[in-house]
Amino acid sequence: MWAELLPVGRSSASGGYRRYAWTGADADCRAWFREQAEARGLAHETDRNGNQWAWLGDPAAGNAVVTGSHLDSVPDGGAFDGPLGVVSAFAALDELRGRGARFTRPLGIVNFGDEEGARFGLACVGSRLTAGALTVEQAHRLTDGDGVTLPRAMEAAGYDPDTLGPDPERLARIGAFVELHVEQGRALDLSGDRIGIASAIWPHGRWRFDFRGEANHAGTTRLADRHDPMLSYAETVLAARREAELAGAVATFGKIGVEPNGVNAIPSLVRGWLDSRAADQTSLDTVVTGIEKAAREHAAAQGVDLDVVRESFTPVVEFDHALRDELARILGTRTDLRVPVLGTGAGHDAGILSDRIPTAMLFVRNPTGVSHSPAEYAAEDDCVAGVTALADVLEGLACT
Ligand code: HGY
Ligand code: MN
Ligand code: MN
Repeated sequence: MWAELLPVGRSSASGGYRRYAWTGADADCRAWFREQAEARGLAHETDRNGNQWAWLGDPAAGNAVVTGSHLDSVPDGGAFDGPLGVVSAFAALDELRGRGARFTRPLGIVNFGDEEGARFGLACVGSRLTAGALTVEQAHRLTDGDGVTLPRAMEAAGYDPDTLGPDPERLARIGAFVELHVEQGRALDLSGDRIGIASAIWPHGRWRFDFRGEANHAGTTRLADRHDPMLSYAETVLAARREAELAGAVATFGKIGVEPNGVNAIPSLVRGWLDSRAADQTSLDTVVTGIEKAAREHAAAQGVDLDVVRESFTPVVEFDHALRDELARILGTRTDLRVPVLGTGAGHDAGILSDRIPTAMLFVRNPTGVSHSPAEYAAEDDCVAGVTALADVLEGLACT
């Protein structure tokens, strides 16, 4: 399974993945998911928001146990972020069938669409729409860097955007969602453990800073006469690092747009995207407020205009305590595993759904902690341990 998925959407230039929502690579991932489902005799469906489901048993019976993750990637992302959870879901089912497990609850395997928000800028579009955390109007306004809206992109991929919307009936049939994911940090590497259970997700968001200055000639414009938005942007990036350090948080400017983007032209516009996350809401607010204050002061001093727009936000997630503790109880019976409980700064579909249904996460050790990079890696024996742990959890939750 892993080998079949590995080449899909991989850039030969970077070795990273470019599996963006509603593109050809996304379609290839979706075809792979459907093949895996049908090869196992599972009922495959794509829901109104473009999420894919594979069912063992009839979901209408309710109280289903669902596992899975996402297949889309960030630009030049790694092979594990998302796909490890989907491949492990199918492999865990294979393992349970090998054990002769008898399911007493419906089992679902899910591929949530557009989790990374790489194309349209908003994370977890498929799960947010399903949970009613994103309105249809907001979704229809999402636009990519080429000006293509989400509805047009869906149509080009052969999907009807008019079906988008909340799906309370579907969520009402799910009793528990467990997402396995490669750890995006080094906690398990540092503790020497293969598997972890998630406790919480830090509040985090994305803000777009638009610095509008005055286009001019790079060679003939006196420094004193410039209104250079790049200068204000640079100062803001440095302020972001200062504010994050002060608050024990993180802040990243990883994406930038420059107009007209000419070597010998002072820009008219510099657009920078801030990703900031902190252990609690107060710290996050302090960081973002501090960054915006510094940006506005510098922009004003340079005669540069600034607009700041919050494009994506996820409040702190506390995973369901009963489900978290049930996973710990089930895995606690394993004498060969110690399974610590740990928080994360990475967002996930399990986080988006957590205020609608009980959700939990299993993390698989990432020996370098590197993620959102072609260098992302997890050792095969740790991945196999993840499959076994997921199988144990699914057996404990859904089988006699
Ligand atoms: O950005 C995140 O935290 C996740 O990888 N979507
Ligand atoms: Mn990710
Ligand atoms: Mn992910």
